[in-house]
Amino acid sequence: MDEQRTVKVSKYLSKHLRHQPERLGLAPDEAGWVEIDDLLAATAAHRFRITRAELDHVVATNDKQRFTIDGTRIRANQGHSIDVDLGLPPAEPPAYLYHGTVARFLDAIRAEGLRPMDRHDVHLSADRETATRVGARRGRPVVLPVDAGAMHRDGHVFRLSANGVWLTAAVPPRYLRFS
Ligand code: HQG
Repeated sequence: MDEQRTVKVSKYLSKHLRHQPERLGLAPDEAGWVEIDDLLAATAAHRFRITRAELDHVVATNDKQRFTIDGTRIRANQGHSIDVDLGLPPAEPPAYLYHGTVARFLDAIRAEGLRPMDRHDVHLSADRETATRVGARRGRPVVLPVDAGAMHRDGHVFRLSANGVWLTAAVPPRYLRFS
């Protein structure tokens, strides 16, 4: 399976497991799981046939470990816009987490903090390098440190996705460092 096809399959899976399962006639359960057989049959019916071997390859080699297979089922580890409860337990974050964004959003972020926008949660990274890559998807990256320790002490809930992304509902501006 070449790299181009691997990325294409990963994006196709992200789109349908996180955002638009109904486009494939899929109905994930409340925790976001779909039956792998149903998914593969749906992809074939929608002219983007993915084989089981390709699926396994993408899940195993994915650069961000975006998907989990559990028995006969698969789900995306984070990033959903559909209504799912991933069932992740609250977790204590490190003192600082990092958010990667771009300069054009900074005025709004200064005013209202980080909001989840189209997703369920704000996505935060444990290290600057990862946050830099996240921001770079949109242009020249700007990395904002988040005082996660203070947020946690103040009662904000954090969860850690299966692929190491820190999730929280929102980050008020006072916990952000704008240098
Ligand atoms: C910005 C990718 C204006 C925020 C990545 C971001 C990540 C605001 C954008 C995951 C704002 C939302 C998530 C506010 C936040 N006003 N703009 N108040 N608050 N923003 O894609 O964090 O490859 O939903 O800075 O690696 O960029 O899909 O979030 O620029 O882990 O697996 O609004 O997506 O992972 O964009 O990325 P997104 P994100 P995958």
